[in-house]
Amino acid sequence: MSPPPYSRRNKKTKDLSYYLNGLADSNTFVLAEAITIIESTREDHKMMASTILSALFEQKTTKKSVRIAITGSPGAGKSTFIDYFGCTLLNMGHKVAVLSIDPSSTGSGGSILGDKTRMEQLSVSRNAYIRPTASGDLLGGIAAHTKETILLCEAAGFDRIIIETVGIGQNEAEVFYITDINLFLLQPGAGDDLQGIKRGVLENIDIAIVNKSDGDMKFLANETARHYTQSLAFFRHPLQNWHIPVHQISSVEKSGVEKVIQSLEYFEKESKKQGLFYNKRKEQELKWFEKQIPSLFWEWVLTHTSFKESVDNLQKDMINKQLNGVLAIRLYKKLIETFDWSNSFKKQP
Ligand SMILES: Nc1nc2c(ncn2[C@@H]2O[C@H](COP(=O)(O)OP(=O)(O)O)[C@@H](O)[C@H]2O)c(=O)[nH]1
Ligand SMILES: [Mg+2]
Repeated sequence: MSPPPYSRRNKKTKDLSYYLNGLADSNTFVLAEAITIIESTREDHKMMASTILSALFEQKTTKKSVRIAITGSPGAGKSTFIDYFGCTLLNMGHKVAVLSIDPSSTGSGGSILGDKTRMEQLSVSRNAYIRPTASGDLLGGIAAHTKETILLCEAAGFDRIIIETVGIGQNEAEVFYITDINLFLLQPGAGDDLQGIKRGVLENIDIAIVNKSDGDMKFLANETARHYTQSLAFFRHPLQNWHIPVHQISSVEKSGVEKVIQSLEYFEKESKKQGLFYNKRKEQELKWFEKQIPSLFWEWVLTHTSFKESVDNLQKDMINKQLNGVLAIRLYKKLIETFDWSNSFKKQP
């Protein structure tokens, strides 16, 4: 999409109304700009990001969206599935945003290039928006900016937000702090038991999908689906009377997605009826807040240059003078207690 008519491209700083109008118009050009602002580390951008996010909070644009996580081992076919699944949602009249969490990327580029080619159909649709979100550094790991990006996409009118994770490790489990419904994709024969999957991931599965149920793999896919159905039957799901369904599909042959959509719609309806949907969102906000505190606090601490130097010196002493860990941590504790936080020199941001 091209810059909007009200774009003031030559003006160095764009004001709040530029972003709000652009988002209200579902202008993906402005959406992309806004995401860049919230990912930026520049002080003026950080301020603008807060201003935009507070303004959006007032608008309450998040109510009608559903945030869907797609997890599964690399190669399970997540991106291919999203193309198929996403296009089906588009045909149903939804607007679909896909955010791929990309640990190797600090913005654009990275492995999204590979993913975008797998989302060939979706990427050319006017009602779809695909974007990698960097997993970030200090600030809150994998989903640092993804949560904020979701809010921007929702403000731009996207009502189905799909988050693709890279794998199923401990870090990926963080995605469950920001999604409403979690789809787990596996391939035929993938791990005959559930032990390979981290507990944190397993506990959050709402719908399981055996992808690649096609060609020679069909038989194996049946076996895998049966196996998973049995194993998942032991899990107590927080949604009453919900037995995690295991669907077989083929993203290449484009068959089977209807059952996934049915489960998804039923899940959304039931969890809203039982109060789980919005309760979970509320809880997520609190958990999110708590989770961000240590890293933010540490970031602030390190702006006190002389404190940072003292910590560096402790570490040097551990290496050079063989100061042991227990002693080092006692000295560190003492340092925290005696350090003059209010008057110490702070480095300029
Ligand atoms: N036979 C078959 N291959 C698939 C299917 N879905 C994906 N693939 C292939 O699996 C490989 C990995 O797919 P990709 O979507 O990149 O997986 P991701 O790493 O989980 O995102 C690619 O070669 C796809 O063409 C499917 O339904 N059937
Ligand atoms: Mg992928």
